[in-house]
Amino acid sequence: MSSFNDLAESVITGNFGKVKEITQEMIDKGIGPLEIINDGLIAGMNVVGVRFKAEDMFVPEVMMSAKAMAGGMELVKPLIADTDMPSVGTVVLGTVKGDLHDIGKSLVAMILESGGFKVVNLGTDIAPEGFVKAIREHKPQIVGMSALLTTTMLNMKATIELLKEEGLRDQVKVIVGGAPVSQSFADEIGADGYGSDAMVAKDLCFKLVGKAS
Ligand code: B1M
Repeated sequence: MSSFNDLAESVITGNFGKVKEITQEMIDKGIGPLEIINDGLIAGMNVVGVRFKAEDMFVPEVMMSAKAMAGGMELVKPLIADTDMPSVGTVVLGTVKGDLHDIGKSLVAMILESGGFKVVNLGTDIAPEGFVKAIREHKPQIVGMSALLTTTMLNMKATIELLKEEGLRDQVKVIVGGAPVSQSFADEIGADGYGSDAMVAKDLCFKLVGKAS
């Protein structure tokens, strides 16, 4: 019988097949889905977070770990009633208008989900109106915008301006990230935070919802 340690280790090594196999084995043995998530899947992802910060792991490996974890989550999620699923908060996430870069944002989405956030991933090329619509529909605590082009990062400002016009700015925290974005740019456009990478974004989101990561 595999242990939680084996499951965590398979997440850390990004072994999608093994994560699914162990998760299914645990479900079949009657182990509770929340235990599988917390003691196996999230435990593994937490180690990935620490190693990524220490530059012992790099983006492709982190993505493999996140994908492996998602494979396990897919199996356990249907076993959990919505109300039992611990949710730290909701984040609406998108790449801004005119920008088709998806990889970094998807990594941020996976890492936030692995930390317990519900993520509404809007995709790429999202106009300010798209963020407004999603805020009204999903009522998130946090809106995250990603941009990879020096031209499109200006649409982050346009989105924040529209949030103000629509009376939504005070209802959400806004975080921004992406290669050309910086803390000073975030300050300049009036965002609440800047994430230099996916792990920093996760810590920032925890801070913004007032919870410990
Ligand atoms: Co494009 N591209 N690209 N591209 N592309 C860059 C960004 C570029 C730097 C390459 C270069 O010239 N050296 C350059 C931008 C120059 C600039 O503006 N200064 C560029 C260009 C010019 C273009 C096109 C205009 C090329 C053309 O057509 N002439 C075009 C634009 C298309 C468009 O968007 N409208 C284009 C197209 C593409 C592809 C479609 C081919 C492809 C994207 C595929 C996809 O995403 N599905 C692509 C790629 C892959 C890149 C590079 C090579 C890699 C980007 C990437 O995925 N990095 C990139 C060069 C580079 O960055 N080295 C480049 C890996 C990813 C994990 O990192 O996205 O930075 P990153 O995300 C990080 C952090 O930034 C942070 O966390 C992530 C990981 O920890 N982060 C956040 C990101 N979002 C965050 C949000 C947060 C918090 C943190 O909170 C909400």
